[in-house]
Amino acid sequence: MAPDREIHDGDGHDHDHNHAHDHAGVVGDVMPGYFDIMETGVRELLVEKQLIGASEIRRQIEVLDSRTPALGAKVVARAWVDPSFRARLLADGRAACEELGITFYDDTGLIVLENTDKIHNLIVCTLCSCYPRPVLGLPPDWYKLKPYRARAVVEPRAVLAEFGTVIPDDVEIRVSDSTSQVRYLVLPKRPEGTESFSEEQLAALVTRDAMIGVVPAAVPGSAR
Ligand SMILES: [Co+2]
Repeated sequence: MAPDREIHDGDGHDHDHNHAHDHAGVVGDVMPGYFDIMETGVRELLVEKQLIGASEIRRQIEVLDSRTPALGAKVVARAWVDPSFRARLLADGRAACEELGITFYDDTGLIVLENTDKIHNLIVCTLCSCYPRPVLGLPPDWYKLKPYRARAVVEPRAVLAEFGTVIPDDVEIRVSDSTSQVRYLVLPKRPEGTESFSEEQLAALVTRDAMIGVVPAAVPGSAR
């Protein structure tokens, strides 16, 4: 049974929602992919059955758009200054983020991976574009593209070098593959020379890419 059919039968009722109609008007000349068609189909069905309205969809898009890497940076900075928070974050990423008021609007779990002198973590979704959106917002385009998705697992050291990140040979690179249920966030190493920094100053050093693991946290005073 095709997934498409399965979802349409999910309510247990017969209906004649006809998917032969043309969605091309919404997406222009680009052929919609599997997930585009799925999204349109599910959305139309939910609105048609009055389970959700267009305004609720719009509000949810507002929630998604409100998520930026600043949230993740706040989490990382707190972990750097508060060892007990750091421990809770590594034990249960989602619960610790929720402590800071970051809501999860979906049922995804969050595993936080700590970079150390011995281990460098890199995250990827080899299948599609799973990403810790509640704490980072939308993924960068390169994260969603085949070259990164395919190469990150096969030759992470080479991929990192292309981001300007040279990992010493004695540091193990661990690549974690995200799923629809479990997302990862990298806790970068706290840069040296930041002992006197406030939490806010620390957060300013934490970039989106550092929380994906493709670069380290910025060194104070650098232009990164
Ligand atoms: Co994915």
